[in-house]
Amino acid sequence: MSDRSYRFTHAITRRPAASITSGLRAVDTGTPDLALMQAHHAAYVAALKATGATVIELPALADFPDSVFVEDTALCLPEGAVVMRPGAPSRLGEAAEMAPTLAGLYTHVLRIAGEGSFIEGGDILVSEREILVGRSARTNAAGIAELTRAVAPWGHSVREVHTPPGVLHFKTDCSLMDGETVLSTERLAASGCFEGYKVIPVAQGEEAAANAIRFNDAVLFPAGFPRTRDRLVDAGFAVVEIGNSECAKLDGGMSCLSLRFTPS
Ligand code: CIR
Repeated sequence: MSDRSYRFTHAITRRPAASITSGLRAVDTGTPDLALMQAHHAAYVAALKATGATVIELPALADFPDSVFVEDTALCLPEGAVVMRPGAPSRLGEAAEMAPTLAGLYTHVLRIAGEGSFIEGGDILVSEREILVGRSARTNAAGIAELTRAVAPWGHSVREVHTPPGVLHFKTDCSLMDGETVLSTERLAASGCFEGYKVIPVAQGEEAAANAIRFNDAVLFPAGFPRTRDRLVDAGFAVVEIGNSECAKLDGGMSCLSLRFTPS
């Protein structure tokens, strides 16, 4: 089995803007502290770099409060990149801001362009065998259909699944740990979408730990979820804990903060 779903030479991040205090959130649990978020973000970037990858750090975008969450702007595959069409109106322009960076790295950059097509990277989980896309409040059938057509010539198949109701993105509730293993909340795994995969369940009450990333030899994991961390360590993963308290106030986590890829 190849390991291209978790081994990458590059990542893209974007520094948090001061406007992050106006970022979208489902429930207001307090205003994020910019200085603390910047410190967490710096630790996150350092952890990516420590795996040997090149990290392209883009400047803050004051006009887009949620722009630190770069994952939602694109899908990066070995053959090319696809620029998304975020379903949150305040985030639509973020995708266009990311496109020139991708064009400088990839030969093939496609775009989700349909007026009625919406899709965000947080709803997309790429495994060795398929691309799972969760339909959600941000990702609709037209967006998934357009992505399916875009990546088919590159040999990728898309499987539509469902993001649980009330959950922002599909990957809010799951992460790929290796070619055949996912970390998942019980509520998502119960939908049956991971049949054929090995599932490590997140500990009860630690649902917010489900959004982690396997990046080369490391698993970047949100601090504060010791029972789930121990499950990953026991399964043999090299867990690096990163503070996520401020991003969590905006429903963001480890995957949202980067695009991870090996450009062609
Ligand atoms: C939003 O609601 O769009 C942001 N506050 C959080 C985005 C998190 N992104 C992700 O899970 N990929």
